[in-house]
Amino acid sequence: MSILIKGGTVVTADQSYQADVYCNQGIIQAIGSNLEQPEGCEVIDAVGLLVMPGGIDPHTHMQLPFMGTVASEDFFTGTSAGAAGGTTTIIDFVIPNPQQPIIEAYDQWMQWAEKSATDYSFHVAITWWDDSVYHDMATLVNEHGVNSFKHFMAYKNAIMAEDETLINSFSRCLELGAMPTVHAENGDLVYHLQKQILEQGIRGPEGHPLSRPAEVEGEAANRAIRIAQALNVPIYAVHVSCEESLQAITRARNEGQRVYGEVLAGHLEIDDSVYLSDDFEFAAAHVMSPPFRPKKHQDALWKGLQAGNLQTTATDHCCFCADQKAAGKDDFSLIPNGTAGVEDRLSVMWDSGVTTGKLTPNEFVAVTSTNAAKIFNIYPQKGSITIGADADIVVWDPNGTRTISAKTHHQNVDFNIFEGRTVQGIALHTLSRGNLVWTNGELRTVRGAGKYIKRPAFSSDFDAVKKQASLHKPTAVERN
Ligand code: URQ
Ligand code: ZN
Ligand code: ZN
Repeated sequence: MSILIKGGTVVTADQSYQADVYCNQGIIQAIGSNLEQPEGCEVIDAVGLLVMPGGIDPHTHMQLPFMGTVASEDFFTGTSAGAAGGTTTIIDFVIPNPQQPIIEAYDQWMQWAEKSATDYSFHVAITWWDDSVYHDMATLVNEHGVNSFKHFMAYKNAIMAEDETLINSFSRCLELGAMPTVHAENGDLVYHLQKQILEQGIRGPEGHPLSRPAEVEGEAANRAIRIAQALNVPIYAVHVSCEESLQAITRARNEGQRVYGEVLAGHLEIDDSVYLSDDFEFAAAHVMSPPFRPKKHQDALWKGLQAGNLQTTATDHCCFCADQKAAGKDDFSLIPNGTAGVEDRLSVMWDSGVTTGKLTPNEFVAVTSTNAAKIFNIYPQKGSITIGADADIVVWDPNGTRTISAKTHHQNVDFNIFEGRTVQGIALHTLSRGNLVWTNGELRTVRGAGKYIKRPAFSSDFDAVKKQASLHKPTAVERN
């Protein structure tokens, strides 16, 4: 199918300009003024509309087995919901059980993801360590296009990586040219505080944020960043939710350390008052980790994004319905952690970022698509409007509005953390490798049409850290 997007304004992370965009055989074939309409080509009238790279969500968990249940969103429904909101690529997570061969886990997730409607890739979590993990990481990098490995510093007695595992895995990442990423919360502290709070008789969802205060995240973020510094490896912090973590990232970046930070649309817009509701279902629906924070953290996170100390936005889309959340009815530590967002991230970021002047349209593209493509080394195939790139495009109505609701969203979950919010900025048409998957309010996704995206190792970060390390050989004096 060939599509000509006519009369629009192309908006990339770098510039905005009037141009037509012609797509055929899954890629962008031509960009220019008054392009010819080839025979049989479908035309999208984009006059008054913006033509942007499809969103990249670097943090989702479709159909994740977690805390005794399985996330309600699968790879088909989740990627379809993403398309409805303008997102065309997700980077999800393979999360091996401790002692499970990581290749076996990778094969399992690849099987689950075959039903995806749009393109997908995987970070692989390192939840345990021995020589087999050391070797299998190389197989994943060299044969399967995995260039990032996740480390959960939280979730003690489950998938938590201790410092020794962080050190072993980060070192291996440097050798392989793969980005280490972290969920930075001190899992031992969380475990201790959960027990303490439950013993005090606080058993409702209000106990969740009490057991994970910002300092628990800030400590872990700083620890992970310092370990990365000592090993001279880049590092990417997922779902940075508080001032303390942002300060650790900002300090490191100001000292020239290669540290990247991701922020969730939810953490930018929702505060911890949600946990004070008397309605268990409402409060439990907001239980995710790190938790939603007091308002001052939202202000700090926005400034971090504007200052370039946070580079990407994501959703951590991990859905559990009310009946699943009820597992923690009498003990908040048993409430499956996770909230949705894959469908609403771009509209929420446009509404809260661009219409308010916090972000320019170009910065919006950078933080919803291009930066993630660059950090995870799939630019310009993804995250760009350039000839030869995948035709992953969202035709955006900057003035259109919609009211977000679980009653109308395409996400397979019975709750929406942005419920009732009317947002300005909506996806009118979404193309996934040149196929219209969302148009004028209608989903046209095809089960299994999505492709696995390999991500090459040794992004430019690794050349840089190697040069930095070679320049800073400790002298004899320093050695003494
Ligand atoms: O921690 C994560 O990122 C996964 C398990 C999703 N759940 C969550 O609360 N963030
Ligand atoms: Zn996490
Ligand atoms: Zn996550």
